Amino acid sequence: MANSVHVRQRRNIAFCGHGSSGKTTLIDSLLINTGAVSGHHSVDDGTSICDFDPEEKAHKHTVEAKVTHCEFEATHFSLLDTPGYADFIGQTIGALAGVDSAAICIHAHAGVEVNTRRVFHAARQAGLPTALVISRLDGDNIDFAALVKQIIAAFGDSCALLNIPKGISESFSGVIDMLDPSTDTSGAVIACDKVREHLIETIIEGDDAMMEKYFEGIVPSVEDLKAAIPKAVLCGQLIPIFCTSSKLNIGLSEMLRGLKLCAPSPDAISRHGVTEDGQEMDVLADPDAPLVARVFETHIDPFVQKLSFIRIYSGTLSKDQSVHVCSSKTTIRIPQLLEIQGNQTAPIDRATAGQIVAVAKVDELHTGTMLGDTQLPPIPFPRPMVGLALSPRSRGDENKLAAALHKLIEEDATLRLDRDVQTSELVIVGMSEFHLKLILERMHYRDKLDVDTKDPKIPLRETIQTEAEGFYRHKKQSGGRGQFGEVHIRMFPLPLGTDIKEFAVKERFPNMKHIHYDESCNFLWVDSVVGASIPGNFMPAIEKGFKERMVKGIIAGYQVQDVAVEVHYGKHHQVDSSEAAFKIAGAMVFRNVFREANPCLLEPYVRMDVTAPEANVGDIFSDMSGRNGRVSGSETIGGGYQVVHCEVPFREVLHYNRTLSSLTAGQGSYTIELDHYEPMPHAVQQQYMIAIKEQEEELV
Ligand SMILES: Nc1nc2c(ncn2[C@@H]2O[C@H](COP(=O)(O)OP(=O)(O)O)[C@@H](O)[C@H]2O)c(=O)[nH]1
Ligand SMILES: [Mg+2]
Repeated sequence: MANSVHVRQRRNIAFCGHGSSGKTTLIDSLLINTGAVSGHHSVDDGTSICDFDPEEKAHKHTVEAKVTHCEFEATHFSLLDTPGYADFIGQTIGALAGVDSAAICIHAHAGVEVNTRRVFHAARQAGLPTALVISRLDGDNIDFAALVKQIIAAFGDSCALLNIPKGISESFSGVIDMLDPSTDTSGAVIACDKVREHLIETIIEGDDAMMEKYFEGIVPSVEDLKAAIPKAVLCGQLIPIFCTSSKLNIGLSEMLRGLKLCAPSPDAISRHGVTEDGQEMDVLADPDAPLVARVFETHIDPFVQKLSFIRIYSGTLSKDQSVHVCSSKTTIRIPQLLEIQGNQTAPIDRATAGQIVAVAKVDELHTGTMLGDTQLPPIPFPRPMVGLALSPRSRGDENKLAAALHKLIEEDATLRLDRDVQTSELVIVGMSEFHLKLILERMHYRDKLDVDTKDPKIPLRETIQTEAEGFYRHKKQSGGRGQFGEVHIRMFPLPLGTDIKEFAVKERFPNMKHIHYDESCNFLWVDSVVGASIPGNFMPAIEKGFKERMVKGIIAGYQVQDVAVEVHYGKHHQVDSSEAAFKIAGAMVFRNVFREANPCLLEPYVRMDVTAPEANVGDIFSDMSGRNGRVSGSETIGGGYQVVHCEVPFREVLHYNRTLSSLTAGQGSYTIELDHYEPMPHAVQQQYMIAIKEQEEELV
């Protein structure tokens, strides 16, 4: 059926939410109920359609987004399962780029959790309408009225129940439709009238004519309400809530029917693109329009088959078609098209606007790659900050490690690979320690490769605090042609943010001839050599000497920044002077004068936003002050949570997730990003300099 489906009959929905809210079980049940798959499937015994990776089975948690599909009442549903760990939010953000709406699962007992909020905001950011699915209603200790209150406090008044449970926990026996006033409401767990009133008002809020009639006492018909729902959901005025239990198979077909009504078809979502020649355009889900498609997810299976998941927003894609790749401005051939059901693939000949397909083993495709000649805004993957330095446990596995890491990064847009400039170690940077732990597990399972890990070096910097001056004469006379170069300099601190025009004034540099400014390390170089004591053609070599020395560092092996140097005098020799000789003289005089200018280490400060239950905020404040952090404020975000904004030395929060987890019983989360550099406290600085000295001595 998939190919002959009209775009209006398609619903592409990502199921998102906190871990263990029952997303995977729900999708497994929907696939079984609709006959899309046969047999028994459960996350609990490792037979799930969606959780098929070894790490997923081991942890009983989804770690990669999965694509499945089913047919229900003449509608083709593509259902994407996503991980519940906040650490894997990148997978959810990728999946959201492939769909037209999000269904957010909320565990009936646990309520709104950290990742429930996170995915709600991610769906908003992706411009997608949302529905909420209350799951696990057969479980114990459920206060349904309190749960609904909490949901509205967290996500607003637009949230309205489309159905409510008949009985709860072990007596949960069905759902009661709130649209139809003729439905039998016996066994309802909350007062139906209020719920129905709120639902109707939310649906018709944007329709003045209906609203007017309603206040005159004329209640809209079920048909009128159904007709108004899609628009209300699309503009965010209505966030429908469905009640379910996958275990008891209650509420699932009602939910699918509800999603058929509420979730937009691909042609209802407008996406804004820019063509290669700079023209802005609306991308419409029209099979006859030019192709606009994007890789939103990449998987690599144990047999190193790379699968690129593609969403077609507009146009048609056929097997063997040649398509234009936007970013690389090349043309590639699509060797085959695959329809995906969990880890099963089936070949198809063509796919049209609104469809999700996969392509295997095409090197040119990466997550984010746009096909066609129109670009959509990039997928907003977060920037990772938590690093681990890696080395293979067995010698000789370096190449294997590089290949394995390449695959991991290809699959996960929230992973980055760095190389520590000083130690040359490979550093993998991810969202959290837990994220990196699971990534290394995947490498263990898939590539049979184990690594040793340690904290990477914190990227410190070196600078000076006072002015100093001096000279260096480089002179060598050992057979053949000699080497000679003499350079005299003055060195000044150049605090970040200094106005270079105000700094480089005649009073300070009366003989100034040229200046060069390097923004990347805030380095100013002034040439005020009088006469021809150093011929002009040697000046670039001297600057090169300075720069090389700055990269290597002088007191502890870190990049130098925030320095100004004036070269004001020198000596040369008609025969023996050379660029090489002046470069050495430049490097040496820089090192010597830097040491005299009261050098110090600068350390990175990060800006953090810590989200935590209100009750834990006091503990977070005092923990932060113990880490020399500065709290700049906090704000209440509803649902009993606050966000604390602070600035703190990066070295103090390398393992902050452990602390936060124990302070908040796992309910906290945080974001972290580089803010600025500050001088390190003297005592801490000494430790770093001693450590470097010891390392250097070991190397000798
Ligand atoms: N009692 C009950 N348990 C459920 C239900 N749905 C899921 N579970 C269980 O909850 C656990 C987590 O489910 P899973 O689908 O992996 O949640 P996910 O992390 O959101 O994908 C598993 O042990 C499931 O068997 C439900 O409706 N009722
Ligand atoms: Mg799951």
